[in-house]
Order: sequence, then structure tokens, then C-alpha cells
Amino acid sequence: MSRSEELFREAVKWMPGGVNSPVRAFANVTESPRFIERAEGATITDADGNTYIDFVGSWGPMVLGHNHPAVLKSVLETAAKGLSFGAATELEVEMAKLVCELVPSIEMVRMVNSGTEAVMSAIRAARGFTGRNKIVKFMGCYHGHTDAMLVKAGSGVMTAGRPDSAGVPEGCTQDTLLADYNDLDSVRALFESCGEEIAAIIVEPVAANMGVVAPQKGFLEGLRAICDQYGSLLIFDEVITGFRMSLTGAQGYFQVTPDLTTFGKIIGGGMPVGAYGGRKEIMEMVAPLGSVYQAGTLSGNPVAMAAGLTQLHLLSETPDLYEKLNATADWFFGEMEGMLTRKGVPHCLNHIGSLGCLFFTEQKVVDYATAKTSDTAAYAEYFKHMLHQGIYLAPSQFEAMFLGTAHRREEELAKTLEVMETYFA
Ligand code: KE4
Repeated sequence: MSRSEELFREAVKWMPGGVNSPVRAFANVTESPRFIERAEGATITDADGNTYIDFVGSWGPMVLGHNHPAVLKSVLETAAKGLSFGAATELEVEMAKLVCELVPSIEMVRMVNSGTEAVMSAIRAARGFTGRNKIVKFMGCYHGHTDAMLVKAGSGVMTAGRPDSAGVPEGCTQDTLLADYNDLDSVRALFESCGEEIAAIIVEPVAANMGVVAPQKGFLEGLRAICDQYGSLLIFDEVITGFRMSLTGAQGYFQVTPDLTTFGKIIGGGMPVGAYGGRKEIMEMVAPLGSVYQAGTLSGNPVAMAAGLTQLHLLSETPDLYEKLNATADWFFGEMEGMLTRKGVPHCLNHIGSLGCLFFTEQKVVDYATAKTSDTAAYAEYFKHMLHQGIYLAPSQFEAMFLGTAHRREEELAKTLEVMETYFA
């Protein structure tokens, strides 16, 4: 038995499913989860000493590769002065200022500890600011596990959401309305029926939780126009896309301006950090200044701020970083597409910027319904082969491949393409 298997046997005794987040249990791929011991650059190493080329990157934060020396240095130096004070610190001011300087739509920002907390707080701020209760979200988009967002990807777009999880009272989701991604008509239908009650639309500007689905031309612009027409707010959930698609995230990449943005992952450099921010008049609603309550013991703690700040400085000060990252990703996914087509593999390969997803379906995946046509068993087989050949992919068809600056064309990416070539031979 491997050390990972031993550890998993022990883990399931003490933690639900043996993990602290469901996707890590490898339940969709009938493999025993690998327990990771350390990581460096584009690779991770498990408890048995197996090293993998990593395309999960802690689900997004490791855009500069694991254990970046500058990030590690800043964490160690800051930690040496104390881990958390529950009091204001200079680092929080520096972080808030930098985020506001980097992202034009952000005039004021609040640090929290996860993407979920950022979404939960942004929704509350939107409701407080507009005095309205309803929220529109899209089937297949994931915004963390706050009650209002755990809404069944139900039938039709007019039905109020039905909870997708036990323990969520109907009352928590009765104001959550569902629309179809890339389908503006499904959004207009909701607004025509109750637009005056809708506080906000929340959307992943690139959907990356049903696999990767890019917004079709005009989709994000259409959401902006509908919100303007009805006095609702547009919330971009940039927990994945923030500081990944471009220095100004997806909103900069697509040139569509939201009223509020949520961040996570990259903003923390690998430490637990989320953030929400946007127009000053909205953020001034937030306690202690305004009447929208939100708080957090470890929010903005200095060690997490040090990691996030260092990563954001590296991202904003390295010339052409995003052009190079996105060009390398375009090359990589282009090579993949060519190989899959040459071999006649039924597939839909979606990619945009440094995000990509290989769907095992012949349909063009443009929304939740088409994403669900994927053959998840085929994905599981592919995942297992790649894992055994030293390539660590997301253990689920409905996640993304995350490329970072540590993935080199001639090394990690060339090796990955070779392994894919043998699998699809
Ligand atoms: P966290 O609470 O997990 O930090 O963020 C929630 C969240 C919010 N918004 C978007 C767009 C997200 O993708 C996420 C979390 N993403 C998943 C990966 N698909 C986290 C991985 C996990 O659940 O373990």
C-alpha cells in the first residue's frame, strides 16, 4: 500500500470523505487521492516521492508556480514578526491600495479569507445598496458554498432556485434565479418578469466550474446593458479569472466593467485570501462605515497579505508576463487541438488565456447543458493514465487546467503533449 493510500485510510476516520474540500477526494476518478508533501514551480511531489507536472496549481493561486522564492521569503519574514494581530496593519493598506490601483473598477475593497466569503459579502452589499433581494446566477457557475449560491441547476430559467445541498432552507434560495450561460434571452426573461426586484447578476466572466466556457461575443456586454436598464448591479466573480486573464482580470480582457468584483486564489499567493470591491458608493455601505455588516477575525492578516502582495507585485511588475503566459497557453492548447483532431478523438477543447478544458463530447460546449453531454467515464480514464504518467490534472471533467509561468514549452508542456499523444494513439 502506498503512503498516500495509508494516509487516506487514516484521513477518512477523522474528516468527512477524508478531505477538507470535496474535489480533493478524487471521487469522480476512482483513484486514491495523492497526498502532496511539497511543490516547486510547475511540479508537486506526493507522500511516496512521486513528482507530477501540476495543472491544478491549488485551483488557480499558483499562476507563478509553486513556492516562488520571493513569495516564500516575504511570508517567512512577515511571520517572524507575528502571525496575526486582529488589528490594523500597514500591509493591509498597501494591499488595498494596490488592488484599487491595478483594477480600474475597484475604488474600495475589503479583504476576507476565501472566495466564498467574498461572494457572500458582495451579494449582501448589493442587496443592501439596492434594497432588493433577488440575485441572478447561471447554471453551471460556481460561486463558493454560501447558501444562496447552492442552487440546483434546475429546469427552466423562471423557477426560483431549489437548494442543491441538504441543510439549505428553501428560504435561502427563493431569491436566487437561474439563467443559462451565454443566453441573454434567458436573462431578459427574468428581468421582464421581476427586474425591479433584482439586486444583481453574478457571473463568472469566464465560466471555469463546468469545465471552461468562454463568454460568447456580446454576452458580458449584454449583461452590463440589462443591469443598467433595470438599476441592478453586475457582479463579476473573478475568483479564478482575477489577475489571471490579464492584470485587470477578465473585466480588462473583455473591457466590460462590473459594479462589484470578487477575488480569491491568486490574490492570496497561496494563502487564504478573498476580497470584494468596486464602486465607492456601494462599498461605503459596508460596516463599520455603512449598514451592511461583514467581519472576519483573520481578514487581512499580515502573513496572507505578504504572500498576496508579493505575488501581485511580481504580476504587475514583470514586463509582458500576461502576453507570454497567454501566448504559451495558446500554443499548448493549439498543439493539443491539432493532435486530438489528427487522431479523430471525439472532443471539445475549450481554452482562453491560461485556462483550458478537454471535454469528452463532440458537442461544442457553450453552457451547462452542453457541458453535461461529456463522457465523465472517459475523462476518468484519461485522468488516471495521465496521473500514472506523472501529469496531475483536475480530478473532475468539470474543472479547468490552470497554466502558469512555470510551465515551460520545451519541458513540462512538451512532456505533457507526449503523454497525451501516447494515450490517444
Ligand atoms: P473558495 O471559497 O473555495 O476560496 O472560492 C469559492 C469560489 C468562488 N468563485 C469561483 C469562480 C470559484 O471557482 C470558487 C472556487 N473554485 C473551486 C475550483 N473549481 C475551488 C476548489 C475546491 O472547491 O476545493
